[in-house]
Amino acid sequence: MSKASRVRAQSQTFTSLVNRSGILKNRYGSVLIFTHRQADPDALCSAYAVSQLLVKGYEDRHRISDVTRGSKIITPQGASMLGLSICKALSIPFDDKIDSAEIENADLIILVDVGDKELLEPYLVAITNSKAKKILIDHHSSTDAGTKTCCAEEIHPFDYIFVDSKATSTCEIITLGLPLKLLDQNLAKVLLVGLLYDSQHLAIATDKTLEAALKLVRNGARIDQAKELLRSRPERSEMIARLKSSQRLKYREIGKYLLAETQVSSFQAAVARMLLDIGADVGIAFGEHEDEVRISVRTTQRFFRETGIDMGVLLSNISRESGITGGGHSTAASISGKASSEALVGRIISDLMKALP
Ligand SMILES: [Mn+2]
Repeated sequence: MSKASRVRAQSQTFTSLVNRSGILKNRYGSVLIFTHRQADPDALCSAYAVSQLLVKGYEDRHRISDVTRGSKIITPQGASMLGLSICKALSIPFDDKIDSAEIENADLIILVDVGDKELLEPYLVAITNSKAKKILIDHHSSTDAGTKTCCAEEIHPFDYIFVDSKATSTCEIITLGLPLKLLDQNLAKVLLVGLLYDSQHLAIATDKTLEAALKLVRNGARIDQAKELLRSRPERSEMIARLKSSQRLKYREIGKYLLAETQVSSFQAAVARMLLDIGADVGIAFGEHEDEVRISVRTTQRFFRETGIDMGVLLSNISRESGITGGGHSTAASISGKASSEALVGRIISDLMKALP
């Protein structure tokens, strides 16, 4: 049994991970927290929570305050539009670039909400080579299903892994494992934003999500304020992308479901979501950007419930076979890389049809 899978087998709760890993006890000189590329609110808020947890946990145990420990949040290739606006509103600092030498010399590396190892590019090699102690905290089904071939085995060796694909957000995992004495009002506010974002404003909440949300609200966070922060009117460029993609829209019936596909050179995720808004059960938006095909797929909860088709797993399987990047969640996933968009969309649709019950 590899070191990674041994540790994974032991890891039962996030709280026990926190205790066993000693992250709150030990003093690390340099701590780097990585998110997936184009970080979204869940990635950024959970990274921020982890950085705060390190400071507060240490202060609490050592009964000293104002310990400045060098922890840095790194978002490879930047943050999404909404991610940027959330960081501005909540004063979450992050860097989108870092020196490989700094990664290799770090003492502790925590990867949160990563999804797929490729989403750490261009820092994957440096992270793999780093001597740092490494911890993974995630809720992506692609990480879970692919743990053997995904992060765990390739970024050797992970010292601690906590992946719960039933959690609707990484913020939910962190909230439930967070000691109450470390949860102040600011941290509660931040975590609720990430939790609401990835749980689609609680639309796909489980009992655990609600339990976490309640814990945050009881500690000073407010649902209305968090929702307000997440409500951002799309930019004009996104509106135009939506309208253009509507001109090119095609649909077909697959069994009793409706599948809509369209081509658009940017904003694929927003466009795929829009396809569901106008009635599709499956929305596929594809396009080329800087020599790379990008495809976003969204399905309705009803489609997932009735068919059991997990798009995160489906796209992560295709990506592994074709040597490109892909994965995500059961109803929201994406795939990208050097490939023909026509062939890739064709493959996704044919795998989908084969998987239909
Ligand atoms: Mn997430």
